[in-house]
Amino acid sequence: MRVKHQLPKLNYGYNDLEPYIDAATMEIHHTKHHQAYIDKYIGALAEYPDWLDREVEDVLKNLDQVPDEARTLVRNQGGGYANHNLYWQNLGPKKEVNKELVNDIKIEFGRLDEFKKKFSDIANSHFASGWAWLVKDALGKLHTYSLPNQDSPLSQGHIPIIGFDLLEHAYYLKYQNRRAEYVQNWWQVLKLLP
Ligand code: MN3
Repeated sequence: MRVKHQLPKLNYGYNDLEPYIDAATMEIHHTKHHQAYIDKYIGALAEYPDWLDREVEDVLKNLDQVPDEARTLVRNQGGGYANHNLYWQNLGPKKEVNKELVNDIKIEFGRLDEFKKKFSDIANSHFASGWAWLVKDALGKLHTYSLPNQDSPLSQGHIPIIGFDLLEHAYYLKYQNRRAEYVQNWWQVLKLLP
């Protein structure tokens, strides 16, 4: 069956994450940036229908097997496509705490506050564009790190659990150069954790 590559619908409104993330940023981020990643990903694999028929997450897991001519575009555009799929799902105006995840975080990082501090430090210190990640490895152990640009943890053999978009398009309209303030406020709209 052919996979349809479509912009996922959000199950909340663009203004629902106010005042932490403004409506204009949300709408542009979703309808322009995310859509552009999807369109360019489709373009990158236009000559490779077998690859295009697979879910983007599956393609990123097997990035090293993607044809050479398409690999960089798939890494960047496919990464942007998949990263944002996860990103919107994890955000919301109401907390929907994942208790199992909270428990796993406590086992790995100690207190939840300590994890948040560690993750925030990674987000604040990441240079230029990229994402901060909480991932699970093949043994189920949690790790945090940042990756440049739209590189996906899937291509490192990890399952992304929480991704935090640090590209300026995610916050610049409201926060300009104040990334630390964005990082601090972002926890309010990450619905998975209290
Ligand atoms: Mn983004």
